[in-house]
Order: sequence, then C-alpha cells, then structure tokens
Amino acid sequence: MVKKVFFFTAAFLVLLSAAGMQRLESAGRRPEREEEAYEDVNPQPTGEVSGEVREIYMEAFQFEFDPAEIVVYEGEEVEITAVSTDVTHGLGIDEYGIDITLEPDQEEVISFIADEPGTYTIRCTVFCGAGHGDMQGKLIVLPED
Ligand SMILES: [Cu+2]
Repeated sequence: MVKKVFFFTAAFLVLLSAAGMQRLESAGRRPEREEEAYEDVNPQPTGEVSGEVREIYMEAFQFEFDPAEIVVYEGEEVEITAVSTDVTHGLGIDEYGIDITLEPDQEEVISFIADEPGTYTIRCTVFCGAGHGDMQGKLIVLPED
C-alpha cells in the first residue's frame, strides 16, 4: 500500500515537471526565421510578368482596392492598371511618389520600379465618402533573395 502511494506520487511529480518544462520551452522560443517578418503576406506575386514588366490590374470602389494587397519583387518594373468602378478615387503610394486620380470607369496606368523592399500603404487620395479614411491597400515589395 505504501509502495503504491509512493509510485503515484512519483508519477505525478514526473508529469508536473514535464508540463513545467514544456511551458518554459515555449515561453523562451524565438522566431526561427527572418522571413517571419513577412509571414502575414501571401508570398505569391500579383499579376503577370510580360516581357520585363509585372502587370497588375486593380479596381477601386467605395471603400476598397481590389486586390487589397499586391506583392511584387524588388527591382521589378511594375505597371498597375487601375480603374474606379463607382465614384472618383485616388491611388497614392507616398514612398514611391505616386498619386493618381481615378475618374469613374477611366483606366489609368501607373508605372514604377519597386526598388526598395518593404510594406507600403496604398491609400485613396480623393475624398470619396464616409469610408474614405479607411480605404487602404498594401504594396509588398519582397526582397530578391
Ligand atoms: Cu477616397
């Protein structure tokens, strides 16, 4: 009887310390790869490459850009054909000096070289209604590896 109690106590202690070690391990774990900075990102580049140019088609409407996120590679020449399907919007990417007005149903072509990797905000630059302030998209320039 005493032996049995001892056994269960010992087993219980072993279990406890195993659980404790696991907790310590997960608390001390660090991100394993540097690419985790891009982990919320769809790594698939957007659009099609034609010749030397990555061509992307984008629609703007209250209060979104579609696609909301575009992904390109560093060094690529990017050509965005953008159109508003409702009211007048703007398409701005501050860091790339882009600010284009999109009149309804009129395609505009925006060209730039994606020379700096990073994540940039695409924002509507023309007041377009109640949700204007939240009308944003994202440009992700993936580093060349
Ligand atoms: Cu707007």
